[in-house]
Amino acid sequence: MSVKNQNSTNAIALENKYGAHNYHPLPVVLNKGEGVYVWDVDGKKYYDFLSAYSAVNQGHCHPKIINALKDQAENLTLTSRAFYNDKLGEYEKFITSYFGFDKVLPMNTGAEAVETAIKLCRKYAYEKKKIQEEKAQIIVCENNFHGRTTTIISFSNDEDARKNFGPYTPGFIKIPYNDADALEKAIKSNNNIAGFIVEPIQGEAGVFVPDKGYLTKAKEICSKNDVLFIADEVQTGIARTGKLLAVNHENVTPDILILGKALSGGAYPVSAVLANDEIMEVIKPGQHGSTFGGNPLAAAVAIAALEVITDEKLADNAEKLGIIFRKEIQEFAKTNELVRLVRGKGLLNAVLINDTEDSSTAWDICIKLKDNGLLAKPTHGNIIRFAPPLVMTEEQLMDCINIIKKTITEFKK
Ligand code: IF1
Repeated sequence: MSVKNQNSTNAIALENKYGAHNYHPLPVVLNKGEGVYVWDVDGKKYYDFLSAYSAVNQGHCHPKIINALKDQAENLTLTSRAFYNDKLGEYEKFITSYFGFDKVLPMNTGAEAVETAIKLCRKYAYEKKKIQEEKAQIIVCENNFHGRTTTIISFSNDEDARKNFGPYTPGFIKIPYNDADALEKAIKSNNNIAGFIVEPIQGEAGVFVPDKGYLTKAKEICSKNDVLFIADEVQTGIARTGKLLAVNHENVTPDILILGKALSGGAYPVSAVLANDEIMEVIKPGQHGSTFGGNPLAAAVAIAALEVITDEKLADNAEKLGIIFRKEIQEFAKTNELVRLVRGKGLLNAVLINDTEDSSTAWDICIKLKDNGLLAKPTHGNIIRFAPPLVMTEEQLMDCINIIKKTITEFKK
């Protein structure tokens, strides 16, 4: 029996009773999305300033993407990789040319793609660099977020993400983010370093933009020491930061590129790992994959999603609107003691609220923003992430900025 026309209370009660409590959502029940807008079950309209954590860069239910999904879904959704299909090869040619790599390994979620990159890096280390088996080490950054599988949380320092999920996967060395000297020191002190995996901007940690030149220096150090530079662009990629990839701000080409989220425009789980032949060829038949990896539906949706990014010049729009957003909020911060600062790149931004990390102020402000028609959510503690779909117009952005200013001005702790 399908439960139609939910009301908020009923929908929340159902999730509470029958769903694992692995999230703490804002108290809003959505049932429609279109472009930069979402609607709740009571018909209230909101600006979406989270974009499903940058999975809906192209806007909710983009017609071109939805039509690609519908057309393919009426023909063939899944064959498994036991057989070929007529969509995958077309997609692989398209995406490798789009990002400039020889090959792609198609997966589904971001975490699966990160796991794939880790396996690729380790296998390359053993078979090409002749690192002793089982000894490969991968360098990661403190306060990283790369997903929630057991191996990935093994190298997290977020206690909520890792406590009581042990025993943990070994083979990872943590260094401070935005510190190229620490990277060089870690590489020089260990002969078994296989790779360095990094978010070009640390999203979940609170939208930490590294110093200009950090990525360039890190890539140089990796290249000099034959260490694979692995860029996790699951959240920062697909035009979110004002360039197609965040690494493009420094003309850095990763050895392994990890994509997800907006690779499908939020219509379907699609992720991808891209690399050149010298790295990708270490994977042989039967050594990696997944039931849905590279399915024809994902292939059709991802081609459409990437075409939208290009056709609608969404990277340029993100760059332009991001500059306006940060300028306006920085100006506002001068006259409002609740706003400490705003930081970000393109339309991946965060506002630091002037209160302690354990205060509920950021959350309470998000509740008021919701009441005023804008949905956003704190990342950690006192930091609110603001990341609207990249299809937003300047007029809509100004409307949102006014909602944010009004809400914070009127906010009483
Ligand atoms: C949730 C956070 C963001 C990611 C990077 C890999 C993945 C993610 C840089 C894994 C996923 C998502 C997960 C989602 C919320 C969101 C998130 F708050 F969890 F940390 F964006 F910052 N690399 N991030 O950001 O991709 O397996 O989820 O497809 O867990 O609720 P995934």
